[in-house]
This record gives sequence, structure tokens and C-alpha cells, in this order.
Amino acid sequence: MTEKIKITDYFSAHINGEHRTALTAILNDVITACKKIAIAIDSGALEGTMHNLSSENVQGEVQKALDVITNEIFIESAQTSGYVVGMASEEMEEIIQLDEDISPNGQYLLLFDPLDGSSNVNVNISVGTIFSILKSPGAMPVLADFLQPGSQQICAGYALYGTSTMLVLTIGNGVHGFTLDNELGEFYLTHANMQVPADTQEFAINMSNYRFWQAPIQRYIDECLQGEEGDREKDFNMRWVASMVAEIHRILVRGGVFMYPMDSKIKKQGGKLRLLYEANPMSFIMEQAGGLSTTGHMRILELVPSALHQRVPVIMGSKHEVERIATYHGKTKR
Ligand code: P6P
Repeated sequence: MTEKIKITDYFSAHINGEHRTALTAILNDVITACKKIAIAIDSGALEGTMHNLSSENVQGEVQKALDVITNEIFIESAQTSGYVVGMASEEMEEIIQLDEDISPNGQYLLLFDPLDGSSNVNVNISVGTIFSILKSPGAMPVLADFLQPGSQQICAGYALYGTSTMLVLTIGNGVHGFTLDNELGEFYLTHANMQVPADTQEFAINMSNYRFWQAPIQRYIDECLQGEEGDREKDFNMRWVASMVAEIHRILVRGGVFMYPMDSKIKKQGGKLRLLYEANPMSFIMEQAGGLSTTGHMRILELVPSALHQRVPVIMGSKHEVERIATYHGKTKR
């Protein structure tokens, strides 16, 4: 067995440049948060925290006790480095500003979805945490400072609380995965330089929305379902976990295409998934791993956000499939 590389040693060897010290410090806080979230989830049924609250989050979704608990863990952990001057979370309507006595060292923004896929948590299906790091233009950031296109991200990553707990991230030099050794309480490099296969025969989409989709997506899925007898001349497999983190991780490992496209049910809100702390970090990761990520009409990382909790249609994964789907969006005929 080759020598195990601890995540902090990996950071020391591979995080360079102007953000080196800050990123290392912020990521150490993220690691702490994800270890604590893994424990909170693992013991949820034992601690009686698997229930729904009577409250709704800013998205109008029923909150689980663990949504609130994991959000608080992330906020508390992220204040240690002294580099984070602002935070935004799926679970909070407004941004959080950290004044300079808490963050004297530097000016970075941390955006996160603390418990993605939380509707799965009480049925023991994988869930995750998604995070994104941006540079702040100054201390005491305002909302407008968060509304940066995804191409401005300095770092993006996710924790996957699955059959093992993993941390997968990019700082712009490829995508690397680390697995938690529960006995030692340390993350170790297990998936260096993850690359998405350019071709795939597996798609991930919530098929119950078929009648609401726009023609290009219906055409793509129809062709996948026609299999060998159809234009694609090959059979396809389908997966839908309803945890974006689990889907994206599977696609990073073995290829695939993940779609939460625009549909007539959600047209008014602009899509299902949130741009700043779901689509952007996952798009950064996907592109760094050789995949693509689009709304169907444009590269997601080029979208200039207009609101903190803005939603967006998402199609991401294996390059050749995403290119095909984007082509279909260029030709609206079915
Ligand atoms: P649906 C989880 O709530 C989430 O934001 C993503 O993680 C997941 O891919 C999607 O929504 C699931 O949506 O409509 O299938 O429940």
C-alpha cells in the first residue's frame, strides 16, 4: 500500500500562490465542520435529530433539525481561521458579515449548502455539504460582493456522507478526493486528479417531471430510452438519488450526466438548484475534472448572479453528452 497522504500535508505541498495561507486556514475550518457534520448525521437517529421542524427555510422548504444543526456547525467552524469576512448559506435568507476582530487576517467569502439532499437523511441515503470560496473586495462585505460569477471561485468542494465520508475539492489545479479514516479522524488522499469520462451511458434526472420539461430535454431522454433501437444505437442506464452531491460524485468516478433542467413547474423561480452554493461549486469541480456544465444555453460559470438564492437550470457531466444536450437546445425542434 502506497504511503497515505494526509489532507493537510497535501495542502502544504499543493496550495501555492497569493491565497496559499488563507485557503489552507479556511479549508482546515471546512475540514473541522465536515467532520462534525458527519458525526451529527451519523448519530441523528440516536440523538433524536432526524425530525422536521415547523419552520421553513428561505427556499420555502420544510427544515429538518439537522439542516439547522449543520448550518450552525459550519458557521461556528468557519470563524476560526480569521480569513472569512462573510458567509452565505442555503439555510439563511441574509448574508453574515464577520467584523474585523473576528476576521483580521484577510477577506474571503464562504458560501455553502450545509446539508444538501437533507430529505434523504432520515431514510439513510447519502447526503452532502457543498461549499464555495470567493475573494471579498473588502471587509464588511455587502450582498453585491457575493454576486460574483462562478468563474471567480478560488476553491469549491463538497463533503459526501455516504458509505464513507469524503471531501472532494478543487483550487483550480484539478479535482482531488480525500477519505476520512474514522479511527484516526483524518482525511487521506484516495482519489488524486479525478477525471470525468467524456462518454457515458448513464443519466441522472427526476423522470417524474418529464411532462414539464422543454423539448430539448424530452428529445435527449427519449433517445436514451430508445436505446440500441434508436438514434443513439446504445442502451442507457438511469440513476436518481435526489442528493446532488451523491450524483456528482458518481459522475466524477464513472461518468454520467446530471440534469435538473428548466421545467414549466419551476419556470417562475428560474430552476430548482441554487446557483451560488450548488451549481457554481459543482460546475467548477466538473470543469476541472474535464466535464462540462451548462444551463442548456450557456456555461453556468459565466452567469452573473442577480440574487443570493437565485436558481438555475443545471446540466453537467460527461463532456460529449453535455455537448449533445446543448446542441439540442440550439435546435428547439423535438
Ligand atoms: P427532487 C436536494 O433537495 C436537491 O437540492 C439536490 O440535491 C437534488 O439533486 C434535488 O434537490 C432533488 O430534487 O425534485 O428530485 O426532490
